Amino acid sequence: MSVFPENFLWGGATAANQCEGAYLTDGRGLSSVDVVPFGPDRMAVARGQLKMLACDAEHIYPAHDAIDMYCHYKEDIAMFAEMGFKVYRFSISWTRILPAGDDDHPNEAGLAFYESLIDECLKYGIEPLVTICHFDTPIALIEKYGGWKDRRMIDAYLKFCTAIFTRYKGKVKYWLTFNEINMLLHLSFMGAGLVFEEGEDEQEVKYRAAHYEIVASAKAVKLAHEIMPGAMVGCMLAAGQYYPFTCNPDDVYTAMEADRDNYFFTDAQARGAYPVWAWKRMERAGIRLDCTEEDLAAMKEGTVDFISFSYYASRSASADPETVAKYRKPGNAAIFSLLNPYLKASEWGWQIDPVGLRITLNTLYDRYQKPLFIVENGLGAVDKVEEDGSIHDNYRIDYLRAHIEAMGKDISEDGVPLLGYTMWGPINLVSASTGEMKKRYGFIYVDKDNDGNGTLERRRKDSFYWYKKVIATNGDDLS
Ligand code: BGP
Repeated sequence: MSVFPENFLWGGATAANQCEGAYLTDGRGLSSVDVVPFGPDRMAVARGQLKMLACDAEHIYPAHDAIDMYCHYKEDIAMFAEMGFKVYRFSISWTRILPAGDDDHPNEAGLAFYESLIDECLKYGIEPLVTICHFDTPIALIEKYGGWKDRRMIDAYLKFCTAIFTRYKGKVKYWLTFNEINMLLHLSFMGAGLVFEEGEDEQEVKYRAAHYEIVASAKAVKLAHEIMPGAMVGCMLAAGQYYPFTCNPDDVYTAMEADRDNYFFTDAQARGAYPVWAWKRMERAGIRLDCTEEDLAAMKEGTVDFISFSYYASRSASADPETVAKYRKPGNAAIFSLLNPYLKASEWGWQIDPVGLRITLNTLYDRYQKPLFIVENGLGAVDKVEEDGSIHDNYRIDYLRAHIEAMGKDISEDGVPLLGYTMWGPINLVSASTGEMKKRYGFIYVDKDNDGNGTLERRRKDSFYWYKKVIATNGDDLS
């Protein structure tokens, strides 16, 4: 007997910029992710430390072509349906709908594209789950306003929401306002179109932008409910509990503070107000939030219906500088963490911790008592295509099995209401952090390499058949 509810939403998740390609087709405008290059400059641009608002000839921009899902979506959704997907999470590219970011009239070609994609899902009984904004700020608005540095972004975002809510009402029930909203504190250009100028108080700029996104999110929730009664709108957090590196109370305190960087967002979106510690923190840091009475009222009125999150790894923190120096995760990690000596890691150094998923689920439910949705989880790995074309990705199956098992325990032993699970990247796509194709998550292999070579042919990996069985048995058979 399966421990998963009968209507549990099994599926996969993608983002427009990481799979569609066709970056200027049918009137689409340039967006932040289009100018984030592959190679050594990527992180500096993604963090907002290196200004790049246009493309140049020296760099490669993986989002321009990606896996050309813009032309292959029917084939790809048919393969998702073959696996038995109940839900498909994708994002709508803002500049396909409003090429300048705040146009008075939406671009019909963009609206029609997503309508056809949604219809294709519905044809197979797949529930569409739409991320309104997934690392996506129109370049025109970055030039005009400095991205989310400016409050006028709220109205532009609501224009975008109005266009898509009005068009897709009756077809799309589940919506997410911003992908991994807390990532704007780390990858500020990707998350909010921020580029830091000389002498600017970066912390203040980030928190102001965070506040505008939080208000925009709350207003979008309200608007969605008005235009589409019955719609379910969620927030989306890059989750992963911070563990204290030791039981030294100072480490425990440091880990609690690190978690608060994330709760700042979900507390506001789920409870409709900033917690008192957040105000105190900002006061101590000298951060002046541009927050009006109207903003506070909007936040109260626009609390989310459910909490969604991505989970790849847990994190750990210490108060001791020597420990930090010794265990700090090497490389250009997007989020600070120490290496946990009890855990193994992926080839990209992401530590694998299924128990951490259970801890994260419990903690979020204890805190908010709202339904949860895991909208990203998966393993980025190098896949080898055998001579006969098969791909034996047991490592991926092992990772997913362990996390699904943890999820099952959460439901059966802890009683957490979980709406569904969309693993990240059911089809190989461009990596957000590195821009690589080589870092593959999918059940479906796409013939394309880091340099852009390949036929784009799609192939089923062993995990494809495994996930199909998992869904067919509603999570009962994970063998
Ligand atoms: C999340 C993003 C996704 C996705 C995923 C995997 O942060 O929401 O867009 O890419 O992480 O990360 P990566 O592609 O860097 O391996």
